[in-house]
Amino acid sequence: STSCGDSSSICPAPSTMSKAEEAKKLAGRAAVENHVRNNQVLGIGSGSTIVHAKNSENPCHELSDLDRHPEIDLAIDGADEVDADLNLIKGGGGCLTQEKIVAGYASRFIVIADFRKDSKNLGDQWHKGIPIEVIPMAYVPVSRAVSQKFGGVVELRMAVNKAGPVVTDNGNFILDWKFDRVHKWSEVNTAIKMIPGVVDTGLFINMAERVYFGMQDGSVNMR
Ligand code: ABF
Repeated sequence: STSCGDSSSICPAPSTMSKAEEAKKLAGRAAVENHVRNNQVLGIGSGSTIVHAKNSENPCHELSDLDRHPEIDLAIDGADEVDADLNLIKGGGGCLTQEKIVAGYASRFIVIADFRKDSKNLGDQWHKGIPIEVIPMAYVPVSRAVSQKFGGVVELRMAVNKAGPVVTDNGNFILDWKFDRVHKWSEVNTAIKMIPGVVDTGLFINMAERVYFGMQDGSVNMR
């Protein structure tokens, strides 16, 4: 089974939760209003935030794929955390490689998030580590290589019922790397991608052009 879907991992009090849901809606609407135009090829990711952008999109659309539309005008997606330089952690919900492909072939990539994802440094808000999608046969050597090179703890992500590892939309496993210091993310991302068996990482560096944060007070902050 794939693991994509609602990846909200924080379970605060109900009032905070509904504020967060409201905030997701605000961010989604702002991104759609400001960026979505007629006749665009749109790339849309997964998660509970992007649902709001999907809902406010013009319903007269046609589903397609990269074979037919290898160039995307605009990609919009959620994230688990966004730092001051617009670097992202994604993949908390299990989707990262396909989302990176879509964002990577889009002329513009816009992120929508609620106030809980806004962070100065990666890891300030998101404590579950950086997801790394790996070919299943290599998950042990990749785990060792990541912790030997960069420190921290690497865990194989297990399904909620613990019956086995989470399997991605590409049939792979996910490692969560809990790092213990701030890194030069661009270099770290490239180095991890060079480890044999790594498919991609949940680090989205220099990809997002703009982020919309829905705030607790009903406003939308742009970065
Ligand atoms: C996907 O959804 C993932 O890459 C990211 O982990 C997640 C964000 O989900 P949510 O909007 O539910 O917090 O984009």
